[in-house]
Amino acid sequence: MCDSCGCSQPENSVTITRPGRQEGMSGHGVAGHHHSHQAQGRVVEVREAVLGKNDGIAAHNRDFFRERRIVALNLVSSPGSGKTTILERTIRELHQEIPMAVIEGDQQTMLDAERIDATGVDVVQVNTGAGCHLDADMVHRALHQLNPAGNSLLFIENVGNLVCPAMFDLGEAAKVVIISVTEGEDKPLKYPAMFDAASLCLINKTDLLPHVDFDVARCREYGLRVNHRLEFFEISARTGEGMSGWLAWLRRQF
Ligand SMILES: Nc1nc2c(ncn2[C@@H]2O[C@H](COP(=O)(O)OP(=O)(O)O)[C@@H](O)[C@H]2O)c(=O)[nH]1
Ligand SMILES: [Mg+2]
Repeated sequence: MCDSCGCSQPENSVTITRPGRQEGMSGHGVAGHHHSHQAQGRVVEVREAVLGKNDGIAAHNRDFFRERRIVALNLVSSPGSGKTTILERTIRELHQEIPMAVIEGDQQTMLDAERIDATGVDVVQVNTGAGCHLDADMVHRALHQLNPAGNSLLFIENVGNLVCPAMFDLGEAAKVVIISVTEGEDKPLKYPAMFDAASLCLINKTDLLPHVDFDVARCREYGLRVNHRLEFFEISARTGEGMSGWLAWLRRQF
């Protein structure tokens, strides 16, 4: 775990806001203490406490989702792989059929929440400040603002980071990891924890394949090496190519 995970997230650095509204909430992060210079044993102890507390709140979120029959999906990737663009297109193609809501996670700005808001789907933005991941408590507080409908899909767009979000259960039904063809096919081997934690991998920006050296078959092979149950869809959120497989997978989650 890096120092940012639960250690350097200062008190009151997290804000949760709906686009166009003033009622942003702020409060404590996972743990408001700085332990980066503590002895190794102490670091392990704090890490276990942070993750233990997180898992308790994640279980509470999971109960909430089960009671309301909400399918919550945690979208994880490096920055810029296309999470928000995929969401915009998914919403356009599916929101008539399945009610949806979105929790957006970024360190700063309302930019992604504004993009989702423009689609007409309900959204809240969580700004993590210094934090490099969403945790279950942030999602819990966001849910209080969002109040998502029953029998719906809830997308949680995590902070762009292939490392830390792997460790934090948010109560989601599944993690969906997105890798774009501009990132290199070696990412599953370099960030195995994330690909191991995910149920599904979207290989995005396939429209750019003629211009890059990305080997799709090798990427799949590397992904399966770290997680033999991982499913894949190759998509272009720009052109819509391959989206039907992903949309069918979403329908099957109910
Ligand atoms: N060519 C191409 N560009 C894409 C695709 N999906 C997203 N992008 C672009 O990639 C950039 C980052 O996308 P964004 O959705 O903001 O990524 P995020 O940071 O993961 O949410 C933007 O300039 C998008 O227009 C795609 O399928 N093909
Ligand atoms: Mg985004």
